[in-house]
Amino acid sequence: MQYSGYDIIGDIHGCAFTLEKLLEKMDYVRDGEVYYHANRQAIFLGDIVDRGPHIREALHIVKGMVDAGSAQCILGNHEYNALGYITPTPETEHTREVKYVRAHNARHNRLIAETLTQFASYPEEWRMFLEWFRGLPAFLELPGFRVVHACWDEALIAECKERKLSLFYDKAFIQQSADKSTFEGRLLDRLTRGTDITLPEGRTITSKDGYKRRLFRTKFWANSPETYQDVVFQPDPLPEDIAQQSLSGDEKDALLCYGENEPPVFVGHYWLQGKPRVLRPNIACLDYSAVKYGRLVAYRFDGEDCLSDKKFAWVYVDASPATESPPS
Ligand SMILES: [Mn+2]
Repeated sequence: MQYSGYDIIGDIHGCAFTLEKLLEKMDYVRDGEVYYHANRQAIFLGDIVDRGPHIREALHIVKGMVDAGSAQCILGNHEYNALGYITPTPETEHTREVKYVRAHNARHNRLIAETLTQFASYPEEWRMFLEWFRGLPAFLELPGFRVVHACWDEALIAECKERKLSLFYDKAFIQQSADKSTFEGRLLDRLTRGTDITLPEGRTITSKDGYKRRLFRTKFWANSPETYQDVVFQPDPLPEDIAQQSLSGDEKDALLCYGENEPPVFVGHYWLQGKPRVLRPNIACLDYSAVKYGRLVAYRFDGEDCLSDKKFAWVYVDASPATESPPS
């Protein structure tokens, strides 16, 4: 089927009712269980799971559309996390104290808790969705545009194509990915989590949700940056003295710079706030913090080389009990 355009949709994180409103606003119609558009296709940027009140429902909508051909979906770090969470490390797999590729520590347990709770009575369904995650592409190149959850890393993607990998994250792949020096580890970590810089010795940032971080997220498109402020890309600001610090040569070398003449690329992941706008004429982020009562955002792409602020569509997430409030 030839589509006249694509509607690229940001991180849902269990806001299924808001997703339905967004699809309806963009003239998708429901046929039985499946939403479709007469001449457009939806592209989901990953992070369907975790945090929000209707994770199971969101997965059914997205997978239903993908199965029917009315959407495509890529892997987010939260789907990758879920696979790591169920995969034993090779060293401990056959011992009494099994450890997992994604450790079952307090922070990771808390992040996946909503998903596990909501699937507690549907273990078969959860297993089915986990198997589905294994085949989600980590990136897509479509006519005139690209999508990836967090970061377009040309070298890694070229390596992927060279190996002619049709990516499938089976147990061995996920186990390999625990080591960030392997291809598997670099690919999944970089494409779904993006780039970051470690803070100076002894310094941390406490984010709004209470996590202490020793890293901050960075842009993959910074042009000749000089200071940390030039590359930071996350909701929590850097302390002033750190923001003004100069990047070292090694830090500069490690940064990526997505070219201004590359095709438009769409990402999610970064918890933006406020009114959606393009980051650069060929880069747009569609994560506007839906699950923190922000907006669920789409970009309605029609093949343009130069992205426009006018082409975003969104729905505010409503906190009333009938909509996206967590079940009490
Ligand atoms: Mn993410």
